[in-house]
Amino acid sequence: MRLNEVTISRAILEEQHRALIDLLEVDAAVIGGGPSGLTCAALLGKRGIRCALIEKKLSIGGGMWGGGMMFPRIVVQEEARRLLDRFGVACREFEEGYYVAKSVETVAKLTAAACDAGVEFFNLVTVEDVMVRGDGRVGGLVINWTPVDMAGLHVDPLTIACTCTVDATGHDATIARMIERKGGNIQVKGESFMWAERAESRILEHTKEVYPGLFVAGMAANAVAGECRMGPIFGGMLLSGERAAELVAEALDR
Ligand code: 48H
Ligand code: FE2
Repeated sequence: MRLNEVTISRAILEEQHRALIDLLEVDAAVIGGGPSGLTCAALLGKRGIRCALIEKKLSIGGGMWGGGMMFPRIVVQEEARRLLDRFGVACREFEEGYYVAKSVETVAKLTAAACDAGVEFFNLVTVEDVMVRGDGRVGGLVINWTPVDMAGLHVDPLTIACTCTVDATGHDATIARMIERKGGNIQVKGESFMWAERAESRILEHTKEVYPGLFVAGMAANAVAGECRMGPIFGGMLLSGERAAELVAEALDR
């Protein structure tokens, strides 16, 4: 077979432009491709909800690759083990109720599940602002290429509209903070000390709609609430992603 470089370029440009244009108006946008965002996006996709996952870095996976202190293993407690099973992630019981999984496998299988569920990924794209209109809802996202931000270039962004947005940006709770900075009625308290049991037991109550149209999941949920951190136990991240998907699905039904 003869190969034409221009055809290769055209294939990439046309396909990706179509994906982006299709998602200019989307039901759900998940910001951040860490464990909570991946779980949320995969489960939204499985429900048939049109979902885009926007990740500022080159790679999907957030803080999961490095496991605990660069030992690429994660711990998941009893309550969340069913989610490892659901996504086909192998694990070993270390002690009663403590399961150990490989972080690389977990990222890979959550990502594959999201792909299979039809989630469209936009990596290297940073959400730099949100759209809030007269109705007081987060109705869209202002996006730009991450390298533009890294290079400090003054290039104006583009915008996508979304009915529901999930802030799964991790410790920084970036999206919630943007709204707070612009005077929106939301207070980001910032995460508290390491206390795994407390952090993991509270994360589901913090996973909620914190501003009209904006849901928080994962570490961002605890950061908004002023809740503790938990270290390299990831059950709460998976459960929070699952809860956020349920809440978004309910909101879209209304
Ligand atoms: C696009 C963005 C933007 C932006 C950030 O940090 P994450 O892995 O987040 P979670 O909440 O799914 O998982 C947290 C977990 O990894 C962790 O750190 C734990 C359990 N820590 C406990 C402890 O005690 O330390 O992923 C967030 C993702 C990252 O990939 C960012 O690059 C991305 O969000 N992101 N993407 N636009 N503005 N901001
Ligand atoms: Fe962390």
